[in-house]
Amino acid sequence: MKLGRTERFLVERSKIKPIVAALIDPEDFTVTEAAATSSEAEKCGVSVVLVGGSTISDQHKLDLIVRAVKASVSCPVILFPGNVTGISHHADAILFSSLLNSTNPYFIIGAQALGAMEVRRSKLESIPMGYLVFGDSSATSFIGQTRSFPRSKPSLAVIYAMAAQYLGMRTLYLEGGSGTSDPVPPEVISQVRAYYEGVLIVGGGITDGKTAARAARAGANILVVGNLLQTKGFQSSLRQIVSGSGRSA
Ligand code: 1GP
Repeated sequence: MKLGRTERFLVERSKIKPIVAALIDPEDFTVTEAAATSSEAEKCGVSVVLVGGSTISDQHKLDLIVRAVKASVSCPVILFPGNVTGISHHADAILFSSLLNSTNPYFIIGAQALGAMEVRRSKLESIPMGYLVFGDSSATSFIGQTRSFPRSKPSLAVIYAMAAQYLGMRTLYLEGGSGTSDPVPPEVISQVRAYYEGVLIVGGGITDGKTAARAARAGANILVVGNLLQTKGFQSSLRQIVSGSGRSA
């Protein structure tokens, strides 16, 4: 299967050096704030904007935000849905993901089946993604009913990553949980990297250059920054994250 335009962009760009993605959760921003924040983030060197979250209920607002963000940046805008409510026709692509360590089949394949026809109608480019959530105190782990990976046993994340690859998932997201003070450990990232051949996305608790550099050195291709964007004067930390990751756009 031929890769779509947005996925090709991600693969090509992150192959050279890791890139940084800004995550806009529509629950946390007004439409105007989302557009302004994305534009600032792009000026700081982020290469892509993700729009999504685990508790989206207002699809009209999601649409408005995706449109406003699209109009304010020149980089791709990609959906990062937590449920069927996370689909908007106006994005460039969707991370069509399965929450592989959920205990509830709804988050592994149920929501995906319910959303599939809408993705087709929208003509959204679909990027298959395995989603692995670490820790048990984030909104994602609570809503997605996950069974957390023990951080001291990277081999468990590795076998899930390999299963994702054999199932054809060309991207894999290691999620530490939004706002966590305990990001996915570099040892976990590097062990997964040793086996998983697709685009490796890492997020959760990346708020400074050092954490970003560690994740990048361990083998992450894309670093996702969410919460930080809600703090005043986030630009200087974001610039450090972009330079720590080894790439400015
Ligand atoms: C959450 O991994 C993302 O899905 C981003 O996490 O909000 O902690 O940056 P932060």
